[in-house]
Amino acid sequence: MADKNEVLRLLELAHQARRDLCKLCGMYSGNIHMGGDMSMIDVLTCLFHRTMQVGPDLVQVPERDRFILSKGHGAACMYIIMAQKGFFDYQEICDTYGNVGSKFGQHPCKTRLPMLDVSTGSLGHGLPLSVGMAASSRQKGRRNRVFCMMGDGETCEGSVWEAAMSGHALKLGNLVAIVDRNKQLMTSFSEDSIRMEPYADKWRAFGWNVIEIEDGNNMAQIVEAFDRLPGSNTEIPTVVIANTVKGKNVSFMEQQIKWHAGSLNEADLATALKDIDEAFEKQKEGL
Ligand SMILES: Cc1ncc(C[n+]2csc(CCOP(=O)(O)OP(=O)(O)O)c2C)c(N)n1
Repeated sequence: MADKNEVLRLLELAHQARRDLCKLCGMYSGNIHMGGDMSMIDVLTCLFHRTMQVGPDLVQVPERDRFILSKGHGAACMYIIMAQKGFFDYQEICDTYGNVGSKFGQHPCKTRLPMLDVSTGSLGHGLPLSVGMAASSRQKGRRNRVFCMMGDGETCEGSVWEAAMSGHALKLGNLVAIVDRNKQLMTSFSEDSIRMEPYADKWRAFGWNVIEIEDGNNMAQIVEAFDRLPGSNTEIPTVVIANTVKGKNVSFMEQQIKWHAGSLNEADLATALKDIDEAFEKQKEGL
């Protein structure tokens, strides 16, 4: 069982990140990918604040873990969680997000933000890059892990499965793929269009160790799943499939196709913040 105080600490961070993300969305004139941000925000919180060995003081340390946000459209969510960790200033994100010349583009850019491992946005490239990075770490005798966060829709890309085959063939136990299985794509529900189930079996067939999180927005379950990762010196790559809800904790966003991306007016922002606060109270009661 995950320690209750630790789960509470992470819940508070995820709650703050949700609030900060909604406030950013209220300030920005364009669209932010709120649906997929809100589905993965709990997993990203656990990764950055507990599981991964990363931090602003570790950027130059070769043994640190690597993180690739392969679903690069989720950049805003990652910036905010990295700001909590001390990488960035939240106010600077708010002041400049999405502007021409900003460090904080709608997709992560390594040229502008050298502490990132990879620039992403074109789906399907993160896992192939992660395989290369994990193989390189192995070759150099390092003990770190490479984490790659993908959307489930993204895994329709053939390059993901070529990489899955390579990760297995190269015996990369230091490679961890995470799928944000919110069962929604950009304009449809996944099972209505591409029919991904039986999803976990597909990864098993490619030789991967599968950890499924029944509720990928439940912090206790998330912590337990990531605490079960095999050692980085093992030989089988792991995929963590997090069953999540797109738009999680905001009533008018949850499982709404139109909330793949959007912006918030003043009234909607107020409702979103109220929803988020109420959900947080319920989560605390459930601990
Ligand atoms: C190669 C490529 N094709 C299309 C897009 C446009 N696009 C951005 S997000 C998205 C939907 C992705 O769905 P999913 O991976 O499930 O992300 P989530 O639902 O978690 O946001 C698409 C098609 C892209 N960024 N890259």
